[in-house]
Amino acid sequence: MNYENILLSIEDGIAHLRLNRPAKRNAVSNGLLQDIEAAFDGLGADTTVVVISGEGAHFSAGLDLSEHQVRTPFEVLQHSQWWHRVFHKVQFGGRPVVAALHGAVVGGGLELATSTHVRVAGRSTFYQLPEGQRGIFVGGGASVRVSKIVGADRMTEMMLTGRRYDAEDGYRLGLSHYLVDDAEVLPEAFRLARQIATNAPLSNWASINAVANIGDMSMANGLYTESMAAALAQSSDEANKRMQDFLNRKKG
Ligand code: 1HE
Repeated sequence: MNYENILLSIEDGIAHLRLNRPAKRNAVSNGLLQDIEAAFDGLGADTTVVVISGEGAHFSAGLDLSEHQVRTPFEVLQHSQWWHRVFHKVQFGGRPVVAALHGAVVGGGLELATSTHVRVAGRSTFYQLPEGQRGIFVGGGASVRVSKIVGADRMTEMMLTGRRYDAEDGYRLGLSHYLVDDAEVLPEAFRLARQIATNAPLSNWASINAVANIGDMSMANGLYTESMAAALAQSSDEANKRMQDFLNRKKG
């Protein structure tokens, strides 16, 4: 399938989705959001991991401000919920997603990045929530996802001051899990993707789904759900085989 705003390739079960509006700093237009949604919807069972990166000098400059139009409150609500639906597919689509970040990871770009599970950032990366300066509010999930990572207190500060956090700051705060030279971002993201693809699919599924859901539960419900996920994973043939393989690794 051909997309106007992304490039999508799949090799050895790993999909590479490249945001492809470099002249507009990969600003998230309706067309780009539509393409991301269609790409995730169209992935087959043989695609186990996704890597997302941005073409050009930046990952993404966030909401495409040139598409700003005066909308009714209900229209804005529906537009925001569309972003939520798409980023929900990124986070809970059943496949681990690795973000390869560089340059601007700003506004809606940060909302996309924080929907992924593993984030590798180059030294040129910077993070910002400039919504306050633009007279709007976040609408693509930042109040939930960014604030879970950096804390509500720091997200409030980011929004009020609009300040840029650099790559080191972002690494320290958990906005990225890896910090490497820009040239190493994609190789490192693919190395991690290939490694993640060797895990048991059920373990990957639980890491993505169970952990995030348990985070929203009471302690009692969380512990109960953890036991249920453990019961599913540990009683699988795959788990038996992998544990036996480990125990027998020095024999024979
Ligand atoms: C854009 C956008 C955009 C660039 N929408 N067109 N996001 C922002 O407030 C960030 C706005 N952008 C920037 O701060 C800068 O562009 C960058 C720091 C990301 C990059 O700077 P630079 O010097 O490399 O590029 P530039 O010269 O500023 O922009 C190049 C072109 O991209 C230019 O268009 P041109 O036709 O004049 O060449 C820019 O207009 C265009 N461009 N960013 C539209 N964002 C669900 S709610 C989410 C809410 C938000 O995301 S708010 C944050 C919006």
